[in-house]
Amino acid sequence: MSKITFKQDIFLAALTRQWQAFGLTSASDMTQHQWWHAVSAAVAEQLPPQNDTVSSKSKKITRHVNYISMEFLVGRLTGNNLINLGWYEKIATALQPFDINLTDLLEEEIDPALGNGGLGRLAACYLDAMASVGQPGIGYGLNYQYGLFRQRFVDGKQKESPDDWHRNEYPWFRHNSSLAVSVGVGGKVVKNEQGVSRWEPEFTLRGEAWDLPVMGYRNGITQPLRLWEAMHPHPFDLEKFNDGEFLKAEQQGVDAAKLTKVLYPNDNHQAGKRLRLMQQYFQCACSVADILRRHHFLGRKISELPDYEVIQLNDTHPTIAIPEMLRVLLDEHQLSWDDAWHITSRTFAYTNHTLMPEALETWDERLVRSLLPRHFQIIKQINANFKKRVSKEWPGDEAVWAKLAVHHDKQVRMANLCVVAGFAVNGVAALHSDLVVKDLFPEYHQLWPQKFHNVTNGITPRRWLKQCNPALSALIDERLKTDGWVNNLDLLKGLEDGVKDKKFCKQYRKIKHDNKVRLAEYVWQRMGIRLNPDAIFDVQIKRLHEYKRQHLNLLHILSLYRQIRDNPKLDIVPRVFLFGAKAAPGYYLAKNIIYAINQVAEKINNDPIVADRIKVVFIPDYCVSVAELMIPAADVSEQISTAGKEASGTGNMKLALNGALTVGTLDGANVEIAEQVGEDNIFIFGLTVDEVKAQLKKGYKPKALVKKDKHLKAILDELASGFYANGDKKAFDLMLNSLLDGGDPYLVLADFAAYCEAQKQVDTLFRNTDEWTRRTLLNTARVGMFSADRSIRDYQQRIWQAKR
Ligand code: 26W
Repeated sequence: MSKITFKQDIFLAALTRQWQAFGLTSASDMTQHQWWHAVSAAVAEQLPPQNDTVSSKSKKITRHVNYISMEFLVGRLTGNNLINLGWYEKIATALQPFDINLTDLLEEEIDPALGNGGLGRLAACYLDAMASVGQPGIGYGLNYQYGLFRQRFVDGKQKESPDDWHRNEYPWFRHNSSLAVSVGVGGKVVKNEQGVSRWEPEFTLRGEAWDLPVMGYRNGITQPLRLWEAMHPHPFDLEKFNDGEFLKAEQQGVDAAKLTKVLYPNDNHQAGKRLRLMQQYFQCACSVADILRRHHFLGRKISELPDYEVIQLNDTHPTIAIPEMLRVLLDEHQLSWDDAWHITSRTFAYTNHTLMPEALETWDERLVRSLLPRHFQIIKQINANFKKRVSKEWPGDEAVWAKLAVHHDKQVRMANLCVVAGFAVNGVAALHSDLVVKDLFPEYHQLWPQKFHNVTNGITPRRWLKQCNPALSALIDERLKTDGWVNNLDLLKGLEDGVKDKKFCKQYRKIKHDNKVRLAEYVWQRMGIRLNPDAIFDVQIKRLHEYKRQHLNLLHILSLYRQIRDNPKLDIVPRVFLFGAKAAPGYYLAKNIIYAINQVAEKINNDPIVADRIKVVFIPDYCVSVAELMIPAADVSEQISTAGKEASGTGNMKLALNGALTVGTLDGANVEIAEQVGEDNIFIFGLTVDEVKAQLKKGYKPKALVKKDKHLKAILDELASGFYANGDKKAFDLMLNSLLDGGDPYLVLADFAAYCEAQKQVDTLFRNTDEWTRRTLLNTARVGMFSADRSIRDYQQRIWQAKR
């Protein structure tokens, strides 16, 4: 496909219509926010229809990918779309006569924060990469009225408020009313005379399709991200209204308006809430109906579904799509079980993003039965059929069955359902995929070794370098004499010999410095804290979770603070510790860690003895846009999870690409980053997966460890003394209890000494400016494999387009 050409006169005419629609008399009457809206809408208007029914022209069938995810953390779209279209400069120029600065304007956009963290952002990167590499695909999600909550700190404590992102006025949406879907809920299953089961739902909801455009990088491709909004059926049907039909749904316990109101602010913890299961089903029913609509529209036979379509489940959250597909094939298409199963089990693939037991979804059978009685029957049938297979392999082994069953102990286990009914299962980094096989699903692997794959995560270079770091992008273009790296990130290898070029290294270093100044300005404006851009900018940005160990970082900060107080002349490189993280509102321990960091920050930042050698800054309301500011400014990337716990991480890739050196454990994708950049160019520390297991097995005793380490003991005692909390000795009890009496389940204290040692090496290396620059540049040059384009090609080769 060819590029979409920008036509200035059409754009300006569209702009005029915008201010007219605002009821104004001239463009100059628009507020800055109206300008952002008008420019975005005027661009959106010029996009061609998002054709989701194009079939591949090549002889070989390319399966179309349906990426179903409860979360899409797309970030601001206007700037990204302009970059991918190649229109950024043109629009900037077109706005000059109005005295409007495009870069400033883009700041007006509220982030569509329709995700919690890594899994949601990954989904957004993958849509960008699919469109950019020409993999036909669509994203299916929910159009939440409120995104992830907004975070503020009040006296150091996290406070949440609703994140109203004004979806109703979002200029990038296209509403396609002809795609609306009817979704049933509740009710009972009846059998007709032929003994065929039919579900008679108690009430129905309507799913409205809202499409966001996903543009490939300068290739003219636009594919939809289709977000479903729940509505009451026919709200304006007066007859039904009078019948009381309109209110029926609500009376029966499902309020459509509530269904797509909020995104559950949890990651790695499943709550078992009825509304969440409803959301999952609603999303899946709409998406399955839409996939089949498209399939029929293209004149294909139902039996050909797996030849043309693949449904990729982003974690287990959309698993209910599997029984939904079976239900439609059995009850609506009247297929036999075997035919329906044959189609379904060759269509679904599942990506696992976590091994944490508390994140693996299970649903109470009563809940499933009451909301989805027909699906529950189907699940039981899957379970019964699978039991035969298991008994053949492990005759009489009840323990194995108890582990592998899809329905057991009155629970429906979604991960098991995915493995049994899907044709592929993948982990998200080499180490993680290994653990998926060895620790999570060994028996399944024994049954179906060919189902299991690794696809190491990736990030889109469009947003995470070109957009967020324009100065570095321009320097790379100049050095490589091409901007081809934007969709061929391996070309960055060509930067390696730049390490010998003094002038180039100086330019590279200056860009980092300028980015630090830009971030410092933001922190000054928002928080009133002055940062020294010559200090090390040490960054930890990710959801707040014990396994990610923000408190290990905190203990190191406290260690430095003690050392300074013990020796006021202590010579350390000034360092700014920057955090960005939201804690799930009900995760009190995580919130306690935030509070502890903020209280320590308050103390250290205002203690004259520190003399600016350490600054601690917790930037509130971390989101994609804040990440875009922090990542280009980072010198050090904190990737310090307990080995075996972080499935992959993707911030680690973004930070390395932008020239930060990683301090990390051998966990998730850190392992592969270390392989790529070379062990001299990364600070690896701490226990390995096997060592973690061994420690826990032999009986890890954190208290005994503390007893032996006076320095560590002093730090922990001081935390418990009220020193950082105006005398409140209990202020950090949750955190401290977990570390001590709670047995330190994430081995924070066990890794403390090694972590401090790694940080010392960081300090030493940073003093050698040339060497530091050399290593950071090698990081940028060597992380090309973490492009999402490569991940998408891996998915194509190993899963989506693999020979069947
Ligand atoms: C049921 C509640 C819930 C919600 C979200 C459970 C689990 C999740 C996700 C698995 C959380 C998540 O974002 N996981 C992250 O996925 C990234 C993309 O693969 C990985 O890079 C991170 O390591 C993983 O934590």
